[in-house]
Amino acid sequence: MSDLPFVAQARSFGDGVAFRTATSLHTYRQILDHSAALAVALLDGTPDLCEARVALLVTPGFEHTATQWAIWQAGGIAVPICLSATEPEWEYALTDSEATILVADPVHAARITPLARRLGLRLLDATQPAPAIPIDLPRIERDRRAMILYTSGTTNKPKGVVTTHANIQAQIESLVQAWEWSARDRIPMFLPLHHIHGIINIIGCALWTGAVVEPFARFDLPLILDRVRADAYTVFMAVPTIYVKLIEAIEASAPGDREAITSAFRRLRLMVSGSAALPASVHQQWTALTGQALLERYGMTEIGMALSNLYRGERRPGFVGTALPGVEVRLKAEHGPVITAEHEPGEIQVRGPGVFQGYWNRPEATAESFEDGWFRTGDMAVLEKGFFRIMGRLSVDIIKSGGYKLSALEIEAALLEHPLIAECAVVGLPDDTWGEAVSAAVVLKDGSLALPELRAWCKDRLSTYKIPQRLKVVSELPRNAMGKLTKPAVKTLF
Ligand code: MLC
Ligand code: AMP
Repeated sequence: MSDLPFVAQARSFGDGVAFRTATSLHTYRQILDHSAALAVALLDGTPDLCEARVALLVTPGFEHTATQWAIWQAGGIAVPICLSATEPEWEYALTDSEATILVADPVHAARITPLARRLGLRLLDATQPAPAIPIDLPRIERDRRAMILYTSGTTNKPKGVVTTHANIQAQIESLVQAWEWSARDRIPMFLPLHHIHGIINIIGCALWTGAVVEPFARFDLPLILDRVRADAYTVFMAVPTIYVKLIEAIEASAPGDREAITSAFRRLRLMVSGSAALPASVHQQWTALTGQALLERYGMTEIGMALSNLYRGERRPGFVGTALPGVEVRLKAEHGPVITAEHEPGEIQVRGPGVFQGYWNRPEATAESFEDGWFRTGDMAVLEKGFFRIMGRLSVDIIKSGGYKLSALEIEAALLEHPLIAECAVVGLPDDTWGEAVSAAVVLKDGSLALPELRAWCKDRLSTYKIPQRLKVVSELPRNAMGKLTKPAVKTLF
């Protein structure tokens, strides 16, 4: 049995239910048993995976977590990859992380096996571990690297964010304390499990405290509303787009249903929004409908959660609150001093035990992202009456759509492969549902191009949420006096 802290925690919850679906229940003990057997299979006779990268392509739920825990107990680094990615996106994550093993469930194995074989990966089935032969699992120091998550930024391709076991534990413990998680909690999980919102804030916190998780393969609105009405949950966490979709659904429902849904939401002990800006109007609409003041928080793959409104106290619409326990946050003017006064905007910089180790195999990008030991988030904020308000991002090349961080440069590189496109510029435009909509202005070499055509062409190259929602065909792209493309001017083209 491993000595990792989450294993000890899970052992203490024993026969308590960890995962519940419409057709199954899995206890903490079952996760431990399944993960121990998978760890033995992963080790395959060796004493320690010694930080080998193990890619994980498994439907959210019991087997996903058992696989993650197996990788950790065997001493590997878990690389969860996006279930709905295209083959080129998978290939990039697998080769960039230098993964040598892939654990998949049968649902996903069929699609990825040819690629995995071509890349020479060892393949394991997450659902069928051989019976565990009791062996000594390796001793894992807390500063061992545990996870690589791919996140976009101001580079063409996503970068791998590396966190240790100690980082992950610090990120989880901070939230457990701030939001008062307990074994009495029950939470739905419908977010993708290759990002921290799902991995840390939901599954990580719930399983650290003995709570129950109801996993869904996707955000299935009618099903989730039914479960809310049945008082299945105490806590609910989502991105702003989901609250917008819930408001639309509630407003479209029959009066009797509407009352049942809104009063069920009112009974939850906590509802959190994050991963993108929650418009104050949506915050206020949600309170008017359900009586719940959404708790908005701010975080990032590289640091976990940094700022949060108060669990017991003010939840101010349009603001992200104050620093979470164990997290230090400062605002810094570019090439200037640390900002101490209110109403002066600066870049959010973060320090603390939850902050990541660096980008995988990218020492220069890592060095550039820190200033005097503080992580530079690239987000601008201002302090007003003690609470932080996010003002936007330093880079126009980062788009947040539906809670996903997207690189405009990655999308532009894909569009430039189109035979008709001579030049292009991708920007995020304000959108009521998605926060920002991916929008492309293109100069054609020849002929004409319509949005449906372009979207169909993108399908093999880009995940759904990276595919442009808006297209503008122009004769030239706006440039400044130096001949440089200006993205703010591109926005005005739409
Ligand atoms: C999907 N669609 C989009 C889109 N995404 N359209 C515009 N912009 C987007 N971003 C379209 C699809 O093409 C499809 O169109 C239709 O919407 C339904 O697609 P879907 O994928 O089925 O949508 P849905 O299931 O409703 O997904 C919406 C969502 C999802 C909000 C549930 O985007 C999601 O899970 N987002 C969360 C991502 C996340 O966890 N981020 C956290 C990162 S960590 P058509 O025409 O085919 O019907 C982080 C740190 C932190 O940020 O602070 O947490
Ligand atoms: P990711 O790289 O996917 O982890 O996304 C992190 C980014 O999401 C941050 O750098 C912010 O730009 C954005 N973000 C997260 N939470 C919020 C929030 N509450 N308000 C505004 N932006 C947010």
